Amino acid sequence: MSRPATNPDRLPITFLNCGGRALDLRRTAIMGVLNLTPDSFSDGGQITDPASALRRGEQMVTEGADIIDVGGESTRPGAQPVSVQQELDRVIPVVEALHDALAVPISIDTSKPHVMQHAVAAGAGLINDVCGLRREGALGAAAACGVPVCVMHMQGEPRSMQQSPTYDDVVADVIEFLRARREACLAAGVPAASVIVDPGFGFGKTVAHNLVLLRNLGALSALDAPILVGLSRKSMIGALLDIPVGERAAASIALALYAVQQGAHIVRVHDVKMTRDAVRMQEVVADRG
Ligand code: YH5
Repeated sequence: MSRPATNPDRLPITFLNCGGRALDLRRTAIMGVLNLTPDSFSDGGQITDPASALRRGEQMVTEGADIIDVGGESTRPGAQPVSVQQELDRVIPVVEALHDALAVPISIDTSKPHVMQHAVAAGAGLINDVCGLRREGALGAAAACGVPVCVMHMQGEPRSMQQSPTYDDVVADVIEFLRARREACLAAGVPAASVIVDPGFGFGKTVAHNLVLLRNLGALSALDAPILVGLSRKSMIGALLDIPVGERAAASIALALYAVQQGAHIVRVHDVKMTRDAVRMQEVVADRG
């Protein structure tokens, strides 16, 4: 089980410098999801106050998380939009507390330039934007922050993205989009080694699109960038296995392992301990442990 062949002219993917904290990508990195939205339906227990967010962050690091992804806005179709101030109020105290208490990098899951800037000032070491830095001012803000960015593919807008997603060729379309966003990042001054790409499972994609993308994830290695995937607990599992969100851990882990086999460097997950154990086992068996 080897990673897809890398271009010998290019540097191998090793470490990301997340605001002074290293994220080691020589092994699979686990990104733990810390959702601060009161209407989140994927996490079960709702976390809105900084004290419980800190406890959850500490727990995920104990369980083996390499980075914690803090989000304050739901991307669910039909979710209430959040104002800049509301999002700041939710995420900034938590980013600060996690950065002070934990040694791992903290990621901020936002599409708002203002939130990016404040979160990085509060200690965030990575910007994770499901809109791929397409909002006005987002590219410039992210570049000025001086931390790595994750650009994700989404067709359409969160509100309407699942209405009737269509592609000529989903793999080629996603790769071309990510290539263009990566180029836009470089043009804005983000260093080439600081751009992560993500195919955006479930964002403007049918179950069939998600499956084709996952089977062909290896093709994204042509972008010469670390690959992040978020499959944990997503609707495609519900659609394929007909199980509720709280019972999707095993299926999520199967998808995470498959994605890693296809070349994913970072897996964004809710169930950190079980995913860590599974990925570790995979590394040992593949003699990468
Ligand atoms: C992602 O893929 N996803 S938020 C619906 C669910 C369960 C989970 C129906 N942020 C990604 O996690 N950031 C989100 O059950 C993300 N990649 C990156 N980079 C959606 C989510 C979820 C949605």
